[in-house]
Amino acid sequence: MTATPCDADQGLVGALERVVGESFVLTDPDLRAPYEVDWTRRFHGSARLVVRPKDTDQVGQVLRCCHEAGAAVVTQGGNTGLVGGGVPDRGEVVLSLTRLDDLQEVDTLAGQVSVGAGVTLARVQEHAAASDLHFPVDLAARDSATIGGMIATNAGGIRVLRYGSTRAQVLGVEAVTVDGRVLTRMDGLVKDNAGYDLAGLLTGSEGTIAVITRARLRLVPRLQHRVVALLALDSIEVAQKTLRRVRTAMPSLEAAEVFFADGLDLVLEQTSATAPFAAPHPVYLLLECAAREDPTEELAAALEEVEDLLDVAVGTDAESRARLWELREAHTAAISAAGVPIKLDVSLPPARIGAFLARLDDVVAAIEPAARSIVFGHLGDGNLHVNLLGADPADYNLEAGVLGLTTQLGGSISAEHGIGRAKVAWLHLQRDPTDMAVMSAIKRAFDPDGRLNPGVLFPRR
Ligand code: 2HG
Ligand code: ZN
Repeated sequence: MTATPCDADQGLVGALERVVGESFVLTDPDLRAPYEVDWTRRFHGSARLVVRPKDTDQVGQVLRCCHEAGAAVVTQGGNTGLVGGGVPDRGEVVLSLTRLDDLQEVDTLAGQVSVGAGVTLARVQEHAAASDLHFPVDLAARDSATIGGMIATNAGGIRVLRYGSTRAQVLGVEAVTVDGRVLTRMDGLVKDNAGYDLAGLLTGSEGTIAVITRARLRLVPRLQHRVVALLALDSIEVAQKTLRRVRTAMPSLEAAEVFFADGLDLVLEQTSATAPFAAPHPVYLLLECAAREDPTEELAAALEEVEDLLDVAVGTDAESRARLWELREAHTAAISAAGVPIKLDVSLPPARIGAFLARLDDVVAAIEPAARSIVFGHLGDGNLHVNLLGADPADYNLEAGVLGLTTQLGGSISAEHGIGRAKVAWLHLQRDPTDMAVMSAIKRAFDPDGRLNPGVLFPRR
């Protein structure tokens, strides 16, 4: 462990200033403000200070100083999380990792790259593309979301059906323990069964057991030829049948996203996007295929088999593909422009999606008649984003109702966004007492005093 200036007399602020430099310890309320509220504006709190180290060694020293001072720490990346897991609650130190933005040279032989936790997803994607490789996780917040946050939350996104979630791309991590020790598993060995898979354990741990500072990522071959099709359909059942058919016919399918008439209306109202069809339709299914050869003909042939296709728009060049994607990706921003939503992120067995959607509005109306739901998501993964507008964001009954419906139908209360602070009260719907006891034991082994992200994943002690 590196010697630190923690035992200096100046208290925590002075000690941290000596570690990272004065300008990277923010105590002024105006400077702290952007770190104290999440993207949704639903979760906010106050931070004792914000500290911005530049590398792993400084993260180690910062954590050691906080440990010695008994200070709780909330780790923050790009602050694009949607469940309040990266913002302070009650005067914690915010440890912002955006300066850890080092990109190593791509290892083309292994098809891997090592990157700092603070590198944005878009930069990793561009860096891989420059070596004719591809980092296969993708999501709308790509310009701000950081790799560290994506690993901490096991981010999903739009290409899970082909490549898996972030976990499937993490070959190693470096992380710092609550008392400042550095844990390094960065060899990138594809086969390595020598003991517990610590990188796997840290993936999805939401900053509660250690602070991820670097990662070794898997890259895949870059597929140059892409086609996007937006299908207009009559019902979710037809969308699911269509998806099954295309999935079977086309191994090149890499995204299958769903949205509905009310969500598209909101997008058209709140953004500069233009309507894809002359008339509105009940359900929209957006498909993207990517291959070494142009998959357009193959997709057209697969779609010829689809009965009940009300309309279709196809994008073959980058611009027309982006226009179709915008209709789906702008949902989050359009909803946020209309109010502060209650965001639920559920997954369901495919056979239960119809029942969930059929019952959702009744469940919501029975609890809060003024609320309305906008649903969209990753149909290929059975993952629906349920956004409730027009309700008090602090109304926990609505969450209880919708998450209760989800678990009754055999689904998950968090498909990809994590538990954060938002879903702690509902975790018992999903994990039984034995699960919870094992998870708590792991938490205690890493963080005996509960100082890493208190109130996230587990209730406050
Ligand atoms: C997406 O799929 C994100 O675009 C955000 O997971 C979902 O805004 C949401 O509810
Ligand atoms: Zn999503």
